[in-house]
Amino acid sequence: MKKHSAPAATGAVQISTEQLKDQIVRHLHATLGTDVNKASPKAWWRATCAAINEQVYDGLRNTQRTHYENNTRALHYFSLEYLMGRLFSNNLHNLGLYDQAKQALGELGMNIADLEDQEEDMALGNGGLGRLAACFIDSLATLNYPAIGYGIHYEHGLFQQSFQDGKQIERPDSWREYGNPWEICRPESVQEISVYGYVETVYDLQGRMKKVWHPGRIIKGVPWDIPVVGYNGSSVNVLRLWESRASDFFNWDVFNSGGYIDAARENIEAETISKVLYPNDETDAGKELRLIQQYFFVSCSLKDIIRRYKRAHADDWSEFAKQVVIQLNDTHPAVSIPELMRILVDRAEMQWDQAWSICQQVFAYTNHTLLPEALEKWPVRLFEKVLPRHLEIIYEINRRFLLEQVDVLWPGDDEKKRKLSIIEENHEPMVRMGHLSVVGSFRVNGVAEIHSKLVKSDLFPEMVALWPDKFTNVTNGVTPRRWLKACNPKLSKLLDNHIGTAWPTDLKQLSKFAAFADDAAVQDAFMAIKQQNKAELATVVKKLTNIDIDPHAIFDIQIKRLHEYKRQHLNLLHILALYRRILQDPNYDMAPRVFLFGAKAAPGYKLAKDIIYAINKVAEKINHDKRVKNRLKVVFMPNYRVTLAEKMIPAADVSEQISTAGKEASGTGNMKLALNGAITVGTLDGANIEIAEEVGDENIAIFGLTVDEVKTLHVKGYNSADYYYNNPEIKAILDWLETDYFTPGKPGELAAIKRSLLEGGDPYLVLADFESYSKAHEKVDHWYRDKALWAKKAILNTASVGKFTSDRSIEDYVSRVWHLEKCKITKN
Ligand code: 8GP
Repeated sequence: MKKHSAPAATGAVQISTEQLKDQIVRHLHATLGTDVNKASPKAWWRATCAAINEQVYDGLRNTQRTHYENNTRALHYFSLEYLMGRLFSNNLHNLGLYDQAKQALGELGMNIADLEDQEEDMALGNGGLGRLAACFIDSLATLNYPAIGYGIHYEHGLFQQSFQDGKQIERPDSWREYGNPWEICRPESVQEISVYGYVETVYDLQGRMKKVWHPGRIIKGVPWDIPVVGYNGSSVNVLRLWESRASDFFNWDVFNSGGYIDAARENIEAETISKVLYPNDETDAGKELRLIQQYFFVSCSLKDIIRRYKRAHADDWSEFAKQVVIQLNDTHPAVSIPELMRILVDRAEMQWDQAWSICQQVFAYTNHTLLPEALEKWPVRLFEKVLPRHLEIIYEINRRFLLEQVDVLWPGDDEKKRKLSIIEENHEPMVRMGHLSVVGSFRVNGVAEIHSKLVKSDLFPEMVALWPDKFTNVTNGVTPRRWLKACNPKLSKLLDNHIGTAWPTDLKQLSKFAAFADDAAVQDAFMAIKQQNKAELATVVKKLTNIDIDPHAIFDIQIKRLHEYKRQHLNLLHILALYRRILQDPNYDMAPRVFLFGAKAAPGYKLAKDIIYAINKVAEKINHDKRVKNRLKVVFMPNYRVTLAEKMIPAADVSEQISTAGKEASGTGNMKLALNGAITVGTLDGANIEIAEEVGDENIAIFGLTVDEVKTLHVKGYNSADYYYNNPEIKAILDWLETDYFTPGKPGELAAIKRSLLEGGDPYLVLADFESYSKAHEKVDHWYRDKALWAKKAILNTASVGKFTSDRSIEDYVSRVWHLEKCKITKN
């Protein structure tokens, strides 16, 4: 007798709870070789993943067949990073099977949350750019656009972080040590790529010159496919990640000549390419291995695209640019421009002009940062060693660009040529990957209105003069499926009850919720949910840090990579100011606050690590100081990652978005936090500006210098010491950091921060913005004491940020850049 045969939840997948249970148990038996009464939680998790995959693979087959039959134009997203997080609950939600799986597992005696915790994060990215790629592939599948993501199958993702006496320790992330149930290896689609060697010039019988590249090494790329499930069972697209291996052919050669050990070494070297993700955020790694990583994945991917294209078109290239569009996620995949030229000119023997015309219809480039240290440049010398033929092609692209474009608009202007050249002619000549990307792409975009303006005015003004229509904006977005529906189920239910269930795919619907902003019952319900989320987070905090926090305090959260421009140290100075005020005036009146941080510092970024250490030391002191009477708590959460973000964001009251104006390209954490009802304390930077426009000035606490004021101040000459000597609070706090108050017996351990702000000149204007930041916090404190006022502001934040769904970003890309058609998936 079957019991509890509840119908499927929403979504296209129709399966009863009973069938789901049967599938899970069947996989326990047949896939895992174990039994219900002895299976470990890991085995249960794997069996459930296998059961989920039965539904996923149906969708995958249908999608691939439908795309093939319709010969669709497709987007190819090239990204060195995908910060996916976990896929278990995401896939269940997108299939519409979460509640059902919860019930099925419950009936089998298992708790779904415990199984979710069995999964390692797939942390194949550093931060913003990588997480954006993950949101975009979710939206592409949800919106039924034919698309494939290409990247690297890193053996080790972003390092795992822990603290030892407050200092960051990094350990390797072995996310797939025991396999990963979401990926499929596709040996039938292996590619081989070449590096090193030399170029020979040869002449054919007609006397035509030809370049022949004799590579020094051949490497195999093995593709792993991760199905990307659209919401409501629409399309299932693919993320294809390449793993490097030694080429069989090459190894045999060495092996046969008696070099077994050499062959083994070759193996290791080849496998190193996909071994680890570079842990740099916003800084250029500039290492040979990094260039090889970039080339490895774009070469494998282009060959894969061409293989697929040739299935339908053989050697007829005339449809290529109609079928294929490639988005370069920052300059990291820009070497695909000379690589496609090489394939077309050297391999397909196409004329240069025709090949170049194809390239210029295929590539589009997204810029994610203006920070000079992040703008990629490769020494010509290194390029010549690793990719000798590509360097020649870049020279030719550059020669024609300078002659046919630059010299036509600015005849004889050598200064313009010097500035615009793809090759920077310093004592060490460099290849400028940003220039190459702009020249080789038909469209270039920034990621928020202000950022796109600055890309034009500050980064590439002459390129804009050459090609005014090339430049556009696409403001970032986040997927509301992961960042509201899945991570904040209670708020999602409340929204369902008040505005219906269409919002996950039509986020503008959230605006209907504004009608309830003054409704006392809805305010109570909204704040009760926030309270429960905070209580849940408090349990996590206790478990991870052993710190007790009060869920009734304001939860003030700053989560993002650690970087001076993001100014976690401004937050720290403000915490110190509050602490000092409390010590000076035991009755200092403030609503209790918990400051929570989550951030990883690049392992080689000294000051970023010093800031983590300082926050941890200050936290230790404050959290144990009885005089504070629980008005203030400070927590640095270890190992911040997508999974932790999913727990912190629903619990946030205040969102810290405090970068120096002009430095944060967009931000996406700002969007996630506002969506979950947090009130932003922020500068007029990146997407904060657009968030302020949407939520209204009274529902956000804006502070600090604007982009124009920052520029003016730098021109005028900024002297941080003025602020130090004129503001006694700033002076006292910075001097405090030099003592051993926070590091007993070890004075000076936190002095690096003071030094960077005074002797270092405070490049990110922390001291200039301090007072205004402190005032913004007083305003927030004031708002919070009026419960109804706060609830109204929080509700209006959630209700007003529908614009920031990644579905809207994707539609913007489609209309401004990609020009794709939706493809409805048919079943067979
Ligand atoms: C980030 C930007 O800093 C952030 O403002 C933006 O929201 C995000 O990209 C998505 O557009 N940039 C990066 O993550 C970045 O430049 N990373 C590369 C060095 C790896």
